[in-house]
Amino acid sequence: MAIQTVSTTPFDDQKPGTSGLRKQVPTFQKANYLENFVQSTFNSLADYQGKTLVLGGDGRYFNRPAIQTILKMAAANGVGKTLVGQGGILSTPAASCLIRKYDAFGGLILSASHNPGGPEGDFGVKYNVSNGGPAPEKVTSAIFENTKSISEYKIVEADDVDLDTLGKTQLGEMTVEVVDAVADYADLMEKLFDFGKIRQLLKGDFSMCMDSLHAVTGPYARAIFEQMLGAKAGTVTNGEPLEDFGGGHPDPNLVYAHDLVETMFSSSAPDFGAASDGDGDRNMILGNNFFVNPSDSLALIAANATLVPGYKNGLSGVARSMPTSQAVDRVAEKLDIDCYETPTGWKFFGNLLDADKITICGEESFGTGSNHVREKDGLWAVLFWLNILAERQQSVEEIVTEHWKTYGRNFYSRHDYEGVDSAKANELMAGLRSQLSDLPGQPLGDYTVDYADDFSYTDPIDGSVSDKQGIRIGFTDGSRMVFRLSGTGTQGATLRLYLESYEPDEAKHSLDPQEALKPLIVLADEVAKIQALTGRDQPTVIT
Ligand code: VG1
Ligand code: CO
Repeated sequence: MAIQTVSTTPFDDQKPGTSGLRKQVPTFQKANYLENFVQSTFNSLADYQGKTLVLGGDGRYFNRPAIQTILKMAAANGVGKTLVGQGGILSTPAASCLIRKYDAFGGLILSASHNPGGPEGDFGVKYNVSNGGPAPEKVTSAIFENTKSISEYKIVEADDVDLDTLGKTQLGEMTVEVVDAVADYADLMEKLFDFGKIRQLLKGDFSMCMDSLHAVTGPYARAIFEQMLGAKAGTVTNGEPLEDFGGGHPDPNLVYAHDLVETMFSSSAPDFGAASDGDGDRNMILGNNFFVNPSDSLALIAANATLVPGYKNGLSGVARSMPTSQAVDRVAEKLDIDCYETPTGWKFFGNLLDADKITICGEESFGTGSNHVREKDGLWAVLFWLNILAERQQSVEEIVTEHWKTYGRNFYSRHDYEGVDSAKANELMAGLRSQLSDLPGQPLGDYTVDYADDFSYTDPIDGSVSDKQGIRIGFTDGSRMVFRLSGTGTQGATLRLYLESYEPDEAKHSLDPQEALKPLIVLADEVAKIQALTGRDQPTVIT
């Protein structure tokens, strides 16, 4: 089979963001755009020849043609074998599972996660390394450097590979194996959780619903909940992955998962509801008329971990991203284990997990996971909750309010201002940065500033430093506000404002978070001039 070497010229916008390269589909469809990024990835790697690559995506528009291109390029670049999910489908956590299980040198995951899909939607490519996790910054910057000087790429001339039939075919020197996208992942879940107990729970009068938002988890959720665990047919809704996610935003939050939210906040709500995102790494957990904040979910999973077979021996430590609420810190303190604070993005947990410094970690953005793979894992979190519910025989709301009673409540909210003018967003951040050194010790509203900085992280394992990770203003009473710009959006800029306060008094735990955080919300606008600079008088999404 002939290997072609094609001349190309660099694009100037291929810098990977929070998790990989995300752009609108028409950008990815430009001649050589995908090819440049894929070749730059191979160019930046050493010693992969003859080894195994994992390849799959969340099924969004452009998934299949991208897979065909990548397969032909992998063959031309000397990859020994590529494992592809059937139909081109692999959830992000399932891809991570396969990389680990089959000792692959890495994987390419095609997804723009929670961003909308379709011909005018978003697409993305992410490279994961041999531990199954997102490439660390030194790898993504090497890829980026290559994109700036690329002059040619390699591809074999061949017919498209049949992605729908399980089994092996040959593409030049490379073997392509189309694998069941669900089986290995489902096996891993069965090893971690007490499927017998969960089956028992689902057999009784307990009711649940799982909204896959027409994204990648549909086939996984049906196999695991309905087939393996005996949940009744129809438990999984929107379970067919669609190229445009049915026109929706595959983002499991209170705004974009509106159908599920309506069901769970109705008079006939089931006991438990959950949703996951485009590529299956995020989760939203709801009880009957009750929303579980993701930061609380992380804390609660850590506090209840020993109820779950896979974690019965306890946790080596925990970690959370910097903007995530400090609820899990309190659990760690009680368990007498370490709690690490990392920048936003799952890649920062990789070294800590590999070194067994932590067992469980999470982000406020509906991401929770553990050392079972090296990605956050939506269905894992849902199973974790089901296992806890099966053990404790209480409602979601009872479990959460009991948790607050024990640890106090960290009121928490994230306000997103999506699609704001990039120049204005940068001006806002610069304005904040210019105030940082003057703030400590100053009164602000009813608060006194304790510290103000632009978060910098030194990886405790490899010593690498990541700075400018978000502006934190902490107050003497433990409250904080954090400002950062999204690294995953594709249109304009997205400003994220994270707010947190701590309430030990049980009598005040039932307050609405927006009420409890009101003084901080007002103050954040004063300090950052959000309304004046963005022209927005309210956020696009409040979580
Ligand atoms: C967002 C979240 C971050 C998450 C990232 C990838 O990043 O805030 O916590 O790791 O998305 O998640 P940003 O830079 O937009 O704030 V996923 O599910 O899109 O891979
Ligand atoms: Co995702």
